Amino acid sequence: MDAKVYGSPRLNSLLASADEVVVFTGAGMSAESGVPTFRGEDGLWKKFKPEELANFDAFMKNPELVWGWYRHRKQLILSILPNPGHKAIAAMEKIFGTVTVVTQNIDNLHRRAGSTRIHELHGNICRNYCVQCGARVADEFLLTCPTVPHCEKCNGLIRPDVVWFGEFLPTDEWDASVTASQRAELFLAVGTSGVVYPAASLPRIAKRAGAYVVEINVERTDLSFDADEVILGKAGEVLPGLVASAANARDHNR
Ligand code: BJW
Ligand code: ZN
Repeated sequence: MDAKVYGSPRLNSLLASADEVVVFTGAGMSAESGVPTFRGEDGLWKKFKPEELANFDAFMKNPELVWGWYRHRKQLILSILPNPGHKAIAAMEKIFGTVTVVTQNIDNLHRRAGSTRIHELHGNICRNYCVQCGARVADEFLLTCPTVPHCEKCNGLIRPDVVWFGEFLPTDEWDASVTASQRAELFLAVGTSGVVYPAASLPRIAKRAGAYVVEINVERTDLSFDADEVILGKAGEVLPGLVASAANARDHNR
């Protein structure tokens, strides 16, 4: 198969030879599956700034509003599928030695696409827990619950297991993401605006440790300046092209 060639000779050489790859993803990764992004024209939070809704105080003040929004997104996510970009990342595992997906997305689409080494920095919308006793609560119960869900054990409020502003990222996931970024030879930053920290510091951590950092986005972002290379295009179109190039190059090298 003839692969479309993207990027520089350096990128093509890494596609042919790199062993350790990190793919760092944001909301743009899932846009072509039908999940709205957070910021910009099609932003999910046009009416609210992310910082206003995705925080614990907003949840305690108006749990109906926050739960209405999460219930809508839980249902949306059940009705959509991984796109060609997610599938290309999963296929990378057959080509490169180690492929680590570090995602800010909570939508489970990397797992559904078949990726096996995934670090979810901002949690997972399919999980929930009680803010009072920590009990885990299955989605099946919440999706049929018309109002704000409460814990069957202690009557505390149930919340989605996601990371809101002002909350710490899960330590294991963060530490593993830093380690993978420091080991990476090739680091792909896909579909993220790069404005939310500490996640947005990973491309720089990777670069400082020697990785070649490639940004894939439909527009330039806060990460573009530090990236070694920026590929402007949709994740679902660019990633399958890169994977085909890598597969071709490795076939030729054999
Ligand atoms: C495409 C495309 C296509 C579209 N193909 N591309 C001042 C300075 C620095 C930091 C801070 C500060 N003040 C406060 C902070 C800390 C704060 C922060 O970073 N704030 C900034 C906004 C200023 N961070 C935190 O609070 C974090 N915790 C923390 O720091 O802990 C330490 C601490 C603890 C206690 C006290 C103080 C400190 C936690 C951050 C949690 C973020 N949570 C959310 C919600 C998750 C749950 C949910 O989804 O409901 O995570 S917010 C939201 O933003 C979500 C995302 O993961 C995250 C990042 O967004 P992302 O993915 O980049 O999406 P977009 O929409 O911004 O961009 C999409 C991109 O795709 C665009 O570029 C498009 O062009 C592109 N695109 N289609 C390719 N087809
Ligand atoms: Zn409880």
